[in-house]
Amino acid sequence: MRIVVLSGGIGGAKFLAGVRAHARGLGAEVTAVVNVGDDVRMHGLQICPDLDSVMYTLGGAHDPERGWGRVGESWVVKEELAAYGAEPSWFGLGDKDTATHLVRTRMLTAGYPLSQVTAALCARWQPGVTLLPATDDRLETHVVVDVEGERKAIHFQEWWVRYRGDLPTHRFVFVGAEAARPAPGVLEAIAGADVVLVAPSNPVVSIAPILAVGAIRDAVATGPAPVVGVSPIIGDSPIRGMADKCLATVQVDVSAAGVGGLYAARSAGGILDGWLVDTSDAGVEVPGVETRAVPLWMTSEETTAQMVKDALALAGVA
Ligand code: GDP
Ligand code: FO1
Ligand code: CA
Repeated sequence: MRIVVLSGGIGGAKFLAGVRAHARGLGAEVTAVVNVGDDVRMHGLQICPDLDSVMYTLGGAHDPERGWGRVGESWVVKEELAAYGAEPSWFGLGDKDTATHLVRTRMLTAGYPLSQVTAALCARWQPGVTLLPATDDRLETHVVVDVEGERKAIHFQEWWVRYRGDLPTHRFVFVGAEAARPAPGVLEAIAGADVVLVAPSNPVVSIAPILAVGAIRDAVATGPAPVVGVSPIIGDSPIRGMADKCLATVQVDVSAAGVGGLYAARSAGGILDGWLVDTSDAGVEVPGVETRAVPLWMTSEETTAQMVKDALALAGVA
């Protein structure tokens, strides 16, 4: 069996650990198509937060408390940059993480596309799934906000890390998405998949930038494989992160029904055939989409693997 997962960072990474665990038992192959909208160049280094969250988590090297970056991290580079007054001082680069960014940036500068750079980095971490950036082209999420009396677009990282999303926020713009082409292997993976899963990732700033690449959205929406999404919202809680602020900006209810409606049925121009919600949200309806309620707290790899089993059953491929 071939499983494709659309994924953001921390939530997607946790989900993928469960997908990998369940896939092992099935002898299934897993391909993760990962958001690059969070990517940013800081201090001359190319940083890919979602790809790195997935790579480090599946490589067993992530910091489970912080969520992003490496476990056992030290911060000498950050302190030394601050001592120079090098901006941006609000963004922290860990020492171990910096080595990843140095290798990545060096390869990108030498002309390798991000997909090949990611494969090279994964040779060390052995994530057990194929990690593909959604695109090798520039695609960055910017946020239109009011700041210091001015309306302007700032990078997503500045919005989140510097301001904690706490600014009047008008919209998200996926800069470069219109011209962006899917990275090599993405369309082939979706066309050859037995099932496409949408991880319980942030729908607005993790999944939407992937789908903003028109050819990826078309492949998911019109492809042969059933598509099942997993709700990132349980009750009215975003659990962790910024999903509540993002959903409010796009005027979608912070609920399993709200996010299901945002993705919408394939039969209605959306991307879903099935929508997995938490047991506490049983009864949620999304027109044209088959919903099922199961426990959705990713408290361990085993509980997450059970969620994946339930998602495959809903897709009819179990
Ligand atoms: P990011 O890119 O690092 O922000 O991570 P993602 O976009 O992949 O995932 C973040 C989302 O994961 C959060 O907004 C939560 O809604 C969701 N999430 C985190 N933990 C859980 C969980 O245990 N269960 C479910 N269903 N969703 C979760
Ligand atoms: N998040 C923070 O809250 N503060 C930081 O200084 C920070 C640095 C950072 C460096 C590399 C990296 O891969 C991620 C980093 N993050 C940091 C997390 C990141 O801002 C976001 O949580 C994700 O982009 C959302 O997916
Ligand atoms: Ca993200």
